[in-house]
This record gives sequence, structure tokens and C-alpha cells, in this order.
Amino acid sequence: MRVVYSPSHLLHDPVFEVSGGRRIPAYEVTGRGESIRRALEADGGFAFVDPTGHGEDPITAVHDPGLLRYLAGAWSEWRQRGTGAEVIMPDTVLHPALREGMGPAPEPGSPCGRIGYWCYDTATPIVPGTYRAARDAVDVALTTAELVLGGETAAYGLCRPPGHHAARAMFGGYCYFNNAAIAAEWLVRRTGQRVGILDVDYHHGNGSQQIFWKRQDVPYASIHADPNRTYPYYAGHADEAGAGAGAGATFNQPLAAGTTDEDYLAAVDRAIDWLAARSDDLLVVSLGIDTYGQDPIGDFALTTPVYHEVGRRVAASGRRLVILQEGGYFVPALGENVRQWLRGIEGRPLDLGPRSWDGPTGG
Ligand code: OKP
Ligand code: ZN
Repeated sequence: MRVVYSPSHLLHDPVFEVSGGRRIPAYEVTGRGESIRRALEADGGFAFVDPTGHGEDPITAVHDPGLLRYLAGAWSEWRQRGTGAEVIMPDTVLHPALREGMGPAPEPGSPCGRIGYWCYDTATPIVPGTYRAARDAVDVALTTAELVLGGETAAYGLCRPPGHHAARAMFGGYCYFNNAAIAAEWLVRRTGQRVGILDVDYHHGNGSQQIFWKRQDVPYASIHADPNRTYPYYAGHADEAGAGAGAGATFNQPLAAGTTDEDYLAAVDRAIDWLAARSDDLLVVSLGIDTYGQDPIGDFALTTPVYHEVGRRVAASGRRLVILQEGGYFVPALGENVRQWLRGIEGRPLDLGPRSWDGPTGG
């Protein structure tokens, strides 16, 4: 399988985030991308490809051009302010009730106003290399989509930073641009087909859901932790099913803490069947590995072999697959779990060898 990878993800190197009122070490770190790169290189069955530039148009096909403009200039405008802060992070955000009944707020002119206008949380710091890395992650996604249009049955894009929390006009949740949504929209425009999104990250992809909420040509199926207990808190409930032309084209399966391999596979089967009835030849997969039992921010109980089986079942759906990395924060096993997932896609056997975290001499 072809793997699209860019070392420029290393430029996005946040040190901390603010979670539950505490300054904690960032979870979305460069080591994640390198764990995956190393595991796929060591496997020997993957061919690495560089991304190619696709410009701004595929981004503004999905996002507010103001969001792109903001992210492109955020670091230099913040630095000119001269506060010496090491990251850009909001202290004041545009809560919808602030202007309830009064119409939309204008985009502010001041740096502190602008960050809270576009960003909704304190988990998604902007550092000097963030914009370059986020733009290149989009190109990784689009190059992966292009490989599949060029005839590959499946290809994998090592997107970092991830994307599925980024909405049309908002970023957050470690995500800046919605890589999967941009790839799906690009595929729709290229092929005229209905392109499904299968989101298997532990968190609900509120951004992807928002972007395609009123669309029937990009059905969105997500399997995730119940938002009543987990980020992103305000979306991903089972009764959210889309609206307008997109009524019935969103399918959420919120799951309980402690979700097992067996529970999870049943949800995967339901999502695959649901998508099979609503999409044509192509699927974009938002591949998160934060469903793993040892993930520091997840509470599911999945084990390494289930990733191989999920991959096998997704491949058995017969769709051509654009597989894009989202989350997964237990770095020691992240690369191995991605590797098993992709081996499952290719019909290669589960390989719990000596290199594997869960293998006989692993860990
Ligand atoms: C990104 B992806 C909880 C903080 C959660 C953000 C999590 C973003 C996950 N106190 N912070 O879906 O893996
Ligand atoms: Zn996640």
C-alpha cells in the first residue's frame, strides 16, 4: 500500500494544552507521526510517497476563506503584538449565547479577539510551524485521494495534525483544517459520486458532521464515545441524523466506557452496512486509534488484533478507500495498531511479532 507522509508535520510541535483547568503536556505530539512512520517502514510492505501541493481551492471548498486567512497570518500577527507568549490560545471565545438574537458578530481586529472568534477550545495551540504543517496535512489527504482516483484500491495518508473536529468556520480539538472533509469534497467534485465518511476515531467528528449536515452526497457514519461523558460534548448523540437534503445522512453510534472488541465490531458492521446503502464506490476513513485500551484520553478497551479485523471488514465492503490518520495518543503502540489496521485492509495476516506492542516480546 502507498503511504503519503511529509516530515513537515514535525513543524507542529506544541508543548502544552490546557485541560480541565490544568496546564498539561500536549497529547498531540510529533512522536505520534514518527511512531506510525517507523512502524510502517519496519513492516516493509508500504511504499512512501511525498504529498504534492493542491493549493487553497480544495480548502475553501469546505472552509470559510476567513479561517484559512486567519490561520495563515495568526503567528505573525501574534508575534507583532509582542506579548512573548509561546503559543496562541484563546482566553475568550464566541459563545453562541453572547449574541443570541442579535445576528452574527463581526470578525474582531485584535489578536485575542480573533483567536476566540475562530477557535473553540484550549487544546489546539498555534505555534510557529502550525500553519505549514496543517497545510501539508491537507496535501497529504488530497494526494492520498488522488492515488485512489488513479487506480489504487486503498491508500493511507499520515495526516498530522488531525482534522475531524474542524468545522466550516471553526478549528479546535487538535485540528486546524478538516483533512477528511476536504478530501471527501474533492472526490465528490472530481467524480460526481456519493462519497461516504467512516469515522472510527474515539471522539465524535463534530467538524465533519457539521460540514456535511445538510448534504446527502457525503453520508457520515461515526462510532465514538458518548458525548455525554467525552469531548466534543456538544455533538455526536444518537438522535443527530442530518437535516434538509441531508436528513438521514448522518449516523452516530455513541458507545459506553469499557467498550470491548466485540461491541466495537458490531458497531463497525452497522456503520459499514449503513454506508453501503448510501455511498457509491469511494469511502474516506477517519482512522483514530484512541479507541485503544491503553489510550490516555480514551476509555474503550480495544486490543491490537481488533484493528486488523476492523481493517479486514472495511476492505470487505468492496469500496475504494482513502484512509486518513486522526487521533491515537498511546504513542508506544500507535504505529503498530495502524500497521495492523492497514494489513487487515490489504488481506495480509495479523502480525503480532517481536516488534508488536501486544506481541510475545512486545512492550
Ligand atoms: C482529537 B481527536 C478533555 C480534553 C479533550 C481535546 C481532544 C481532541 C481529540 N479534557 N481535548 O479526535 O483524537
Ligand atoms: Zn480522537
